[in-house]
Amino acid sequence: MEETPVLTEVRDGYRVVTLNRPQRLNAFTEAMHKALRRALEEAEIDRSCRALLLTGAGRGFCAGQDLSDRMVAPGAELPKVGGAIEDYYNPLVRKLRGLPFPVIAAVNGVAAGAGANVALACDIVLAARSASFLQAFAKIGLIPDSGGTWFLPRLVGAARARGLALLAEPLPAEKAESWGLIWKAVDDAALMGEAEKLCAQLAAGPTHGLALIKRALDAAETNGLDQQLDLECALQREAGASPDYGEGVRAFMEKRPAKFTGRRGA
Ligand code: LHQ
Repeated sequence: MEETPVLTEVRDGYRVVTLNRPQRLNAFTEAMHKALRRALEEAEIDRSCRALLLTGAGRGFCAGQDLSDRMVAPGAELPKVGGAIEDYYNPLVRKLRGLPFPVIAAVNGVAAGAGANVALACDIVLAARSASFLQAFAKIGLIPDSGGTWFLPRLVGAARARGLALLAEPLPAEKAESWGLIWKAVDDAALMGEAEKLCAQLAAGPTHGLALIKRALDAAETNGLDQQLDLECALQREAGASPDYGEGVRAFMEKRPAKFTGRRGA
């Protein structure tokens, strides 16, 4: 039977997207890339989708590129690595960063190679205590891609980024949390419940404002303070024109929970 490499579940306000090649620890094939792209694009155009949860089926989150697609006999011509990065991995990371709502990764097991960095591209990373993060690239003569060389030093600092990339040793979830690589490590049995709770909470939030927060924080990685202050001013103007800002202030003054629509202002 043909496999369904990505599963999508539509929930109230958010979608759960599951990488589904458990027998290969959800390693990426071209078919899985295409299915994931479609799932993300469908979520993006669905106005009722205000958060997304990305996870893996079975005991792994994602083992990066499926290397069985890449094996060649000694001396034979190697498949072009750059093409896969241009066509699939880079667009995937850009799409995840640019989605106009929060993306949560529920890392249920090992996240290796591009699988680790796809998780790090998500806005909030929760991981099962038994999960680990492995920059496996150096073991096969490659460099951390899918944003790895950008995310790692920013999240954990230069010394730890170098250690992780050069030594290619697995980093257990709890250590990943204490190093600041991820938001939180939780008990294995609690992972999906916690991730769903977080997703539902974010999906009920001021979605357009949350999208502007993502934009501001991404821009801050390269902006100087002056530029960032100008950007904050522009984005705050936009946030302040949204109906959710009005509702947030009214709810505060009336001492009741806010009922956000997620809409942008006129
Ligand atoms: C796999 C894989 C896998 C195929 C486990 N492929 N089968 C971009 C552009 C173009 C080209 C190259 O790459 C890239 C980006 C990248 O992502 S490069 C990095 C690719 N990934 C890796 O190097 C990780 C390879 N996997 C591992 O090191 C281990 O499997 C980890 C540490 C993830 C898990 O170890 P274990 O828990 O001991 O599981 P296992 O190794 O026994 O794996 C279970 C099965 O999954 C096994 O198959 P089998 O038939 O023996 O049960 C593995 O062969 C298969 N599998 N990763 N990437």
